[in-house]
Amino acid sequence: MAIVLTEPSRTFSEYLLVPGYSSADARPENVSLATPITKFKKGEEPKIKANIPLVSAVMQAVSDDGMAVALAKEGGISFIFGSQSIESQAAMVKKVKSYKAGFVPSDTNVKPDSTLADVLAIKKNSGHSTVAVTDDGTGHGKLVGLVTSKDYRISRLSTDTKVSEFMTPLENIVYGNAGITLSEANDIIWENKVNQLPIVDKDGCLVAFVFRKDYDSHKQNPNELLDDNKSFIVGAGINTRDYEERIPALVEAGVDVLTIDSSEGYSEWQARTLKWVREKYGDTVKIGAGNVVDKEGFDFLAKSGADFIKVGIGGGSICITREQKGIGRGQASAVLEVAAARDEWFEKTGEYIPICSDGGIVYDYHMTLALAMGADFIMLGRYFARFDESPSAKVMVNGNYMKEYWGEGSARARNWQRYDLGGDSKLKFEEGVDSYVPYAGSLHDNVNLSLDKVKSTMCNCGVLSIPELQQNAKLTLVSATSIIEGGAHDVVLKDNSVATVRR
Ligand code: RVP
Repeated sequence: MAIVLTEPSRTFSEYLLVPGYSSADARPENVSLATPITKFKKGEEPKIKANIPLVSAVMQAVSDDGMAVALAKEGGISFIFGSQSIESQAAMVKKVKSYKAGFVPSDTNVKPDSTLADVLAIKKNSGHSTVAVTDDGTGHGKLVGLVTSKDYRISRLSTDTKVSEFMTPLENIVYGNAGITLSEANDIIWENKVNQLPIVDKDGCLVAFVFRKDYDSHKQNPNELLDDNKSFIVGAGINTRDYEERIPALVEAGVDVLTIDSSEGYSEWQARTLKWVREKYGDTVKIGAGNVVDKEGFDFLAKSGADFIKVGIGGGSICITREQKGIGRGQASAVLEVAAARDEWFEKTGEYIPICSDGGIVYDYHMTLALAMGADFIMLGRYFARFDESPSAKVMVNGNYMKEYWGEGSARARNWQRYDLGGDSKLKFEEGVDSYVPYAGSLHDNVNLSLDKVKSTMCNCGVLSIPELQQNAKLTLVSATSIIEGGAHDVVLKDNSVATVRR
């Protein structure tokens, strides 16, 4: 006889938070959103933590090296998509790990015998105002001079004048030696009142620039997520097919944390993958697993050794798994049950295995609800796909800017490993769609606005950290009519775009 769960499977929009007592200390600037990413024993610290509870989805349209750098600057983690060759995924990881915050490789370079016309063309194309002059015209050639707009007057200088005749030569340039820290570089910039500092190696070759303007942007990112070597933390997705080749390449590239990317994680394939990782690397390689939607799934992956467990089947904005296969669970119900299983596991074993609510976040308040329901962090696809930093194209559709966003189970992504059930057959039907999402601007602005809302709600609930929110949140189900009450209603809005009238 089938088991029938009579409680409906619920989504985030079916709940609200009931405010708690807020003391005078309950102010957004006192809220910490730091959260564990990988498991830890009672009384110990997790190996990997994030400073904000947001991670970007393992998707072609979302998480490449550019997104990873932008999100790590804000304190979160990207999981670089695995539906690409091992070499190109490892190269993306390497790019993130070798990105030195504040040290910018030079992409506007000329040779001494280039002309003013060349300099003007490079500046026009790049929008940059500093051009390095190197012996071979590359960003890593021997530095011989610099050209900035102070070095020439277009009205007085013929455009065929050679760069060597008007550049500032090396002997008049302040530069730093490779190996100095960002703070040392900034000290040199301030002491010498220069706008940029070329960094050169022992052979005099250009390594990078540090710019005065970046000093301010560095200050703007107090949450940036760095490892012990001051490189950004980065994650990557893997599958249960080619892990024996893919994981060593990603580890070699310096990846900090992996996740098995699969639509359904309560499977022997995941247990085999986790076992292989433990046998080969012990606990040194951190790997999450999933996705599951109930206690049985959580317990299985916990026993199999996962470092964190992802929750959610069929709730993603581009996901049609529920329609195609009739499997899944409302995201709120799934998170609530798995969070209870995590707490029970912690009670029993003293091991805290963080859970990640994956997919289905539509409004910013859904983030707070997911955390209140017990998620330690949240994976988002649609949300990040809308920003400048996502890898997909920005296109104009009916007069509005959109970004392309497609599911990993769509024919476009062809990520059939994600839906792998073993055997040789390739998947015969799609579980995801190809779509547009409204373009929303920069990641920095949006993430900060969303998290300001999260912090503000936490203050209304009288809590200053995610664990406190998880322990003290009071949630209430909402009726269909109270949802109407929650929006603007019984007024005619002045911009006339939405007029809500009493029915
Ligand atoms: P969302 O944030 O609602 O866009 O959901 C993103 C999540 O959707 C991903 O992290 C992944 O779990 C899931 N996904 C990705 N591709 C597909 C699909 O094609 N069905 N689903």
